[in-house]
Amino acid sequence: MRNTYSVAVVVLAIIFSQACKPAAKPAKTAFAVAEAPSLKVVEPEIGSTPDISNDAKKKLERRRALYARIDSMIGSYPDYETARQHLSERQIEIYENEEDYSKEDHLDVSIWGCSWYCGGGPDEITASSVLVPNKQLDYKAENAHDFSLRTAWVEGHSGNGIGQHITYRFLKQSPPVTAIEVYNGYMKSERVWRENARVKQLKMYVNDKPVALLNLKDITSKQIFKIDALQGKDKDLYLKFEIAGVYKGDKYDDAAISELEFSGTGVH
Ligand SMILES: [Ca+2]
Repeated sequence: MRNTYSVAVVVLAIIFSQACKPAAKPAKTAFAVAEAPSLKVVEPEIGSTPDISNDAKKKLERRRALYARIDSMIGSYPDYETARQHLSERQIEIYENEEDYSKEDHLDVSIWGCSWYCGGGPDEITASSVLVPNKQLDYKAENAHDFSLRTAWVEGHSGNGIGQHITYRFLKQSPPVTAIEVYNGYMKSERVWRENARVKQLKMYVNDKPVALLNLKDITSKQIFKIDALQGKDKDLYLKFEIAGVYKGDKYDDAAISELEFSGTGVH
């Protein structure tokens, strides 16, 4: 038993001394096999859900008529404070949420009044591929940032779109980006949303370096991904979003994003 123990100690000592010897020449593959750091996975906060049903247009018309009636009532008082005393809570709620009640198109998601876009935002948007236009419809990259759910960027690669990407350029000194806001899929109607593929995961790159995985849900609500502030101080900032997973469409393989917008700081 003792002999066995002694042999084991000697063997271990030899192994240890060999292991501690400096390598005569570092292996060429030493750096190539180093594991890439794992990417941060970001889950979304869920925002409002736009009404994309078939009768949404009629609902919008009713809301606009209601808003116009309240607006006219308020006009008959000397000032808004006096008018408020004569309005119901519901009427005040409608009047003070003007953007929801007086927009032209129920698929419009543009932000009225003061927003980060008064001073921030990308100046160029490009995509790795775009689905070929069909009649009056096109699927260009800019459609993912036109504040309308009526339009979408649809990738044009054969297959399910994994690996396709869209890139936003922000000029240097553009206000910092702290959130990415996505309307997933082709949202111009419920039917079109179901027929086309939606994105399950986006791999986000900052200046071509992968930094995060954004996990998208298969829903029509706005999905908000909070990130650490990003800004190109001395050079332009490029944010690239690569499709890393999809939810299959009922009819088409093409993956669509109606809106991929931003929010941030440094404005106002
Ligand atoms: Ca759009």
